[in-house]
Amino acid sequence: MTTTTNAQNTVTAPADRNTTAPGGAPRSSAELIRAEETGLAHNYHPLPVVIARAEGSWVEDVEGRRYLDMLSGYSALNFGHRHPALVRAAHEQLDLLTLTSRAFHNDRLAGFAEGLAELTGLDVTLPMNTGAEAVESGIKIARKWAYEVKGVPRDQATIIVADGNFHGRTTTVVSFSTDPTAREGFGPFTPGFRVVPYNDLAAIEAAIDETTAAVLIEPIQGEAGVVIPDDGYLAGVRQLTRASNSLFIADEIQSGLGRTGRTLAVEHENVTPDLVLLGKALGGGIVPVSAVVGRRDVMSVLRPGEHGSTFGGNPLAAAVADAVIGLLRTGEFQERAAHLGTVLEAGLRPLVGKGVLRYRARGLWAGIDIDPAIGTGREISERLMARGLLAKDTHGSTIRLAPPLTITEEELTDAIAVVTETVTG
Ligand code: IF1
Repeated sequence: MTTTTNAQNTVTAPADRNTTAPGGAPRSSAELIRAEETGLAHNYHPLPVVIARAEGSWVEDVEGRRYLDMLSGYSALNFGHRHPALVRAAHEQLDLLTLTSRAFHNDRLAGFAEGLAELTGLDVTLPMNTGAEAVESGIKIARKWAYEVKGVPRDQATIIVADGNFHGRTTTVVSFSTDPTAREGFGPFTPGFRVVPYNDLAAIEAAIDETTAAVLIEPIQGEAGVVIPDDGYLAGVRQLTRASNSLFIADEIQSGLGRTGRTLAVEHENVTPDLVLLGKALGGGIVPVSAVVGRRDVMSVLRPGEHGSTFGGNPLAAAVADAVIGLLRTGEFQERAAHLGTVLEAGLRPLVGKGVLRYRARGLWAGIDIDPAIGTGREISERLMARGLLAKDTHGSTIRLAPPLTITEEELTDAIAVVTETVTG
């Protein structure tokens, strides 16, 4: 890929990189990858690229090679690498206050909660750090609500989840995963979950009974390969949960915050869940920030001492998240994702039958199923990398494309050309 180095994309390397070997010589990508072999748990199989700096949609490896980032940290980098407004917010807060614990108040948290209420149309925020913590918190809140409000017998609450789900890596969350790789070897598992096929309202209706606390689903399944449900599915979940006095919990940790062309993916069906789970891009790609945002009468089941987190709601995270909310308030990023999403979809459509079996796309988010005749997902990822584009495969043969929402139309067009060369070449 011919990389453009205009003012916006020129990245400069700080001198004191900690890539030096003992004795001070700078280490190469290969040396750093080798050093990781012995020092890190092997819970990932990264592409062989060692990123040292980044700005906007572009990253640069240790040797100075530049790549267009089409993964965006699994949608944690919706606003690109080191968005100036977000870095500024972080720098300003670093010079004021970074952590108080929730044993005391801090002056950033109220604004954070007000911003999330405005963004989601819901009432009350529980601030956490990682997406999995938000999911776990949502599960705890739904169960407590089921016992105290709905009247489900103690310890009998069930939560309906979807086949193909991905909600994080904690033991309770992988208890209801349907991916053997995510759950084998981690038992015993947490009971109280019912798995139904995704995008199947009749299956949800059949699974709901008097023990049902909630239905927990991704409005679009990310890890499963950007699986988009039929129109009416989200509205159907809303209707079934309302009719059965159970909660609709939408995991918008990956689908939310502009990715699909709306602030939340549920907005494509004008649906308001009872609890919305947020994470990833809420921290602007700078600090981990997640949250449960929900109806006041549901969130009020939590009382002092019953839930918490050392870093949840810390002022540095709240300051960065507040700046993220400010970026989303204008609607600019949602409109960009909607408009550029049409460019992305138009670029993928001609590839069907030419190395691509099928694709799914909404906003700046696409999953393309690679024809095994041209290679595995991993092999295609490596070929894309050789052409200056970073994307990652999932489930063996699907490539996910999720550029920062700050990507220019020219950069996106270039990326589509590289994908086209790679799958049709
Ligand atoms: C990994 C996947 C994506 C998520 C949804 C909750 C979480 C995630 C919808 C938990 C996290 C991450 C986890 C990361 C890679 C990435 C991922 F491939 F694993 F599944 F994006 F699709 N809900 N997804 O997508 O949030 O605790 O990670 O902050 O574990 O490899 P987290």
